[in-house]
Amino acid sequence: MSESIALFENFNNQRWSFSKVNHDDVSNVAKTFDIHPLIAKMLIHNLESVDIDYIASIIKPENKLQYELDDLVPSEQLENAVKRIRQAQINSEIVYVNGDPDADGIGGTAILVAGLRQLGLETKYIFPIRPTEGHGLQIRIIEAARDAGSTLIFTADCGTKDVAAVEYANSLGIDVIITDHHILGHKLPNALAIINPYLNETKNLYHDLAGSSISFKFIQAVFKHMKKDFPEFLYEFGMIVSALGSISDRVSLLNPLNRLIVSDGVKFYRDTDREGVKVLRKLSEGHHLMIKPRHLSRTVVPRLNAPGRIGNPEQNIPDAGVVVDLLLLGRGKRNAKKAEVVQKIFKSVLSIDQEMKQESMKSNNDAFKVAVDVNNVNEKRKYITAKIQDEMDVLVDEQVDINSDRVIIVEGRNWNSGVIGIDTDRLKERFLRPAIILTSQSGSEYVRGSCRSIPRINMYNVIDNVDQSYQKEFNKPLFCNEVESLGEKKMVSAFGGHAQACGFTLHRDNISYFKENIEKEMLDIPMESFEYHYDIIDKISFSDINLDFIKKIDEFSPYGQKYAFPIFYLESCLIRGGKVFGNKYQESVKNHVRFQVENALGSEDYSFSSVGFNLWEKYCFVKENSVEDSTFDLIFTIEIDPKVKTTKLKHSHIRLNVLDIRLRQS
Ligand SMILES: [Mn+2]
Repeated sequence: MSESIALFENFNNQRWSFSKVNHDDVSNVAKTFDIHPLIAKMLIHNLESVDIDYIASIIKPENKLQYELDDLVPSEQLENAVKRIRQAQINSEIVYVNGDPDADGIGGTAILVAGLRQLGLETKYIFPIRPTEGHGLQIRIIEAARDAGSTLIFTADCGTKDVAAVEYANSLGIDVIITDHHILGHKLPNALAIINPYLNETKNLYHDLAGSSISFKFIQAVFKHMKKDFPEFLYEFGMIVSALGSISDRVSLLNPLNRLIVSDGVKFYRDTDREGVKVLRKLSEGHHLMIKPRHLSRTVVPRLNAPGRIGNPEQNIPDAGVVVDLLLLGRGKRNAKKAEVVQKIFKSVLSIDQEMKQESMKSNNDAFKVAVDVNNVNEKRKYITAKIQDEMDVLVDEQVDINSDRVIIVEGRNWNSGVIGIDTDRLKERFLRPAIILTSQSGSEYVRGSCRSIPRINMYNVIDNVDQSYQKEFNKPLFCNEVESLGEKKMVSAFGGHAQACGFTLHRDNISYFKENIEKEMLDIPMESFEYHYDIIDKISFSDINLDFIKKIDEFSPYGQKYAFPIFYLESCLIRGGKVFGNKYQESVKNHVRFQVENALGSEDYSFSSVGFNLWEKYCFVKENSVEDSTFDLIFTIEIDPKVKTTKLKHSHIRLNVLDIRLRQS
């Protein structure tokens, strides 16, 4: 116990890890690619390699990777799917898509729908109501398909673990084709085909793809198999939605195919004439002309996610389907005309207020109506999240020992389970260790859980271990959910996700079992794994921080998961004018800080405006321990202030995004 206290107390679990790179290797890479040594160092660090060919293959992947589809899944899976699609064409069947209601699942759904419609199939899509149903293939959706006379359902970004639901579909004579990228369960569902690259046991190109990319590759493979040319518009569309899904799901950008999808997909997103995407772009990016892939996780992605998180058709809140409606709007005169109206109305919307809930927005323009809904729902989501966090502070105080708990577990009541993922993420960021939020819904005996983890801890495995020991002891799964259909109760399994983000449902009687055993499992994890490492490329000087350098960094984008945007280190700075701020919905919770960074050494007159997200507590901590003329060491990323609206950049537009501060030990 004393060891953990020492680690978590006073931010002691934060480590600054400096990249250790051989000087000769740096100069070799710098010379070969004709780049700044700091950029060479970043490439060696991110790629963990000094092999010139390998580095070249990642930073400039071959475009032909986009058309190689051979090892996507074992061939019989694809053949089964293609055969079944042919049969559906012949019989003029109606098919359904059951997607996951997040940006990735929306992307997968959109490309499946567009692709299947292109193949002549009447295709409908329905999403789970996330606040009440969660994720995965739903009994309700299977029944809706049956009622419509459909005998074929596709999943997008879900389904891999839905053994019981697939069994139920089969019992109604409905075939299921799963397209998904989630980790395989201990038992596979009895689906007609499972398009999940993890069926290939040897790791290949497709193993770290987003769910949307899997659906896209699947549609591409179906066309190839049927010897049909893949239409260009479908390629562009698939790239756009897969890029958005990939950014949202934070897939590895060390995978060359993911790099192509993200960089080309974002270009298509920026340049496309598709009317729906244009509207979405305008609502999400504003006038930001230089939008980079790494920005999209804060702009369009939350807007795509919002309806799915809180959408509930039963309460007249549009769900993820509204985003698919929007995305599917293509080009053409009719749509172009709509877009003109959209633009005019949108400008007036901006001037009215951020609050766009007014019903005065009644317009008979489809694209506009849809777009306003997406944005409204996003605003509403932000508000709900803020309210939870206010309550959260109280609960954290009551339920968590910040100095010693290895995992933050907070239990709350009647929160919208669609948004708890965001709050779990914030808890993780704030306390720099794994976090779990459990939330119960009134009228239900089941509790939903959301988990987020730090880089070195695989919480999926931890939670799976708890499930396995429960199954051994009680001969039934710990994670399950009861759904009612036609007065009959059905148990479906309810645990899935990834190493750093997963979700589950369990009966409230099992909460104490769950907590005890999670905590027990956490004790097996070595303390070093709890250290929160900032991987720093190198020390930088004030004079190196300039527009030209930012441009050079951008040349090697896209940045994201596993291919991190570089973190640099400045020594002996003065920090001045710290001002706390939060988002406009959170009056009581303010975590961020704005301040000015100045050079304490030499006569150079360098000063940068800086921002520290979630850094207010740490800022206060170091300030409290400092004296009048103390200097500080900082680690940060360099960016252009996102509020800048011009393409004519100036030095003063540079902003430091500070990640951590230390009092300089003199
Ligand atoms: Mn996904």
